[in-house]
Amino acid sequence: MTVEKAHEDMIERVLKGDRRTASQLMRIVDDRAEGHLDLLGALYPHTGRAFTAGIAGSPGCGKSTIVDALIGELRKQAKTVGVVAIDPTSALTGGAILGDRVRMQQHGLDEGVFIRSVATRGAQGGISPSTVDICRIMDAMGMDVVLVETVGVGQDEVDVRMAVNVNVVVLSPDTGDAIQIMKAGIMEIADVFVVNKMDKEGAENVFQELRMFLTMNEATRDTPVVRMEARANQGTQELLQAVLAFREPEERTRLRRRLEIRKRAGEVFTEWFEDRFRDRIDENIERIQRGETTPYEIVGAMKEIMEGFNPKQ
Ligand SMILES: Nc1nc2c(ncn2[C@@H]2O[C@H](COP(=O)(O)OP(=O)(O)OP(=O)(O)O)[C@@H](O)[C@H]2O)c(=O)[nH]1
Ligand SMILES: [Mg+2]
Repeated sequence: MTVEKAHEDMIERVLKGDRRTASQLMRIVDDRAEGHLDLLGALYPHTGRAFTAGIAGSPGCGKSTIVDALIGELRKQAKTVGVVAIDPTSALTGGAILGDRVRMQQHGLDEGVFIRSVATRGAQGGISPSTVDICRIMDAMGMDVVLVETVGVGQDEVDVRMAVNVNVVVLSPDTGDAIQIMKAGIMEIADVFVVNKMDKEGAENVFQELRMFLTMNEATRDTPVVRMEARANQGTQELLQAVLAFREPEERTRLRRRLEIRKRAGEVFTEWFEDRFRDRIDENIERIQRGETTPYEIVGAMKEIMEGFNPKQ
């Protein structure tokens, strides 16, 4: 079978919702393996249908428990659900741990649920470039809703925010989150807040404090705050309602799409560039180390080659 035919078959099976093939494709994409750009290119026209939500919050605040509860609720409505759990600790080992999957395993055998963990990549942290691709594969498979679980509320989550339709930030009384979030000016990032672990002491205080801060600012005045006790499946319906009712401002949708396309174009270009010039860079490494030239000179020379290149010819 030719490579083209194999790719075509693969895409066809993914579009039919074949889980094994989807996993295979996700692995190819996660590894940035040969041909992954062609595969993603072929898939691209079949995406954009799923509703995507980010679930962010400090370690242990209850994100996986909430995701689990949401899956249950969505399945009651006969909606299919994809979950991408981003696992920052695995940056150390290079592979995603199974904790989340085990926790969510009550849905593991359900054909309408597809769960995948991805590792964050190295020092850059945040979502690995393939996270958005994996969401897109789930979208193409026909998942109605895709949930992305990420740790922490910070710079990383800004990236996630740009990739999803609605961003949920979870707080719990365990951590001093509420204050930190207000200090860091993260208030505007959340479209929906959850105060989880309402069974615990101090939870109502966190809720009241948060409400008070949100009302002080015009931009955040109407942000819904949902009280939850996720472990007891309390507040799940309210959360789902708030999530599905959220209407992303048109301006943001446009900005999000533009940034995503730009970023994607940049990635595709960088990969091409590295492929094309890797040898040339390698050839010069020793010369650079000997002090005979600099990386800037080498890239300068490449730029000249690039600028002389006319794609229309
Ligand atoms: N008391 C109480 N505990 C909860 C509640 N929801 C979750 N937990 C517990 O909090 C702990 C962490 O829950 P997870 O859902 O794993 O939290 P997480 O945010 O996904 O954690 P990481 O993925 O490790 O960042 C578990 O022991 C849960 O059982 C709740 O409503 N009340
Ligand atoms: Mg988790």
